Amino acid sequence: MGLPHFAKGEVIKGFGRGSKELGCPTANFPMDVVHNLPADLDTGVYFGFASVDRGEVHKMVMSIGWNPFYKNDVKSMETHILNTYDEDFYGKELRVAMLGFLRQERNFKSLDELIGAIQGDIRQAREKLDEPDFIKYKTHPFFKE
Ligand code: ADP
Ligand code: RBF
Ligand code: MG
Repeated sequence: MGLPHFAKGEVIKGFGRGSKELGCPTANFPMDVVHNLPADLDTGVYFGFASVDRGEVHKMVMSIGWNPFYKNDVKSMETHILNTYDEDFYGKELRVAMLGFLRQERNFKSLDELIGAIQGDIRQAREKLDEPDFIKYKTHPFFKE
């Protein structure tokens, strides 16, 4: 169902809700990248690999949709890379290989529950991405082009 999907684009300012303060910064893509998603691709949480400015390739989790918890009116594509960066990378080129679907976006009763769900996503992504069918994408030519 439209996977793997490869996307690249400039990292833009997101909603400024302080995802970073929650321990989960998400690098946001501009609208044109969101519009280039396959039409049949469901909104929800995905996992895969990502790189910044053609640097090292790391595991990532991504949320696509309208963030029901915040009731956004624009569709967003936010990537949390499972790596610690020394500095922000706004304006740099983010490349992502979306490889698998984890779950639908949900609403939550509290921010704590949202954070708990994201931590669960990260745990699952870490495990799945070690499987041979997925880990092979870490060295995919897309990240070297
Ligand atoms: P915004 O609302 O502008 O998207 P966030 O609080 O979501 O702000 O933080 C996102 C920014 O944090 C990214 O654009 C990037 O520059 C930086 N950042 C630092 N580490 C990471 C990471 N591991 N994954 C994603 N973004 C990161
Ligand atoms: N937002 C939602 O409203 N519902 C979700 O189920 C949801 N899942 C997410 C899963 C991941 C892995 C990530 C990185 C984000 C998710 N978000 C979700 C988006 C979240 O609301 C957004 O990153 C906020 O900025 C966090 O404060
Ligand atoms: Mg963000």
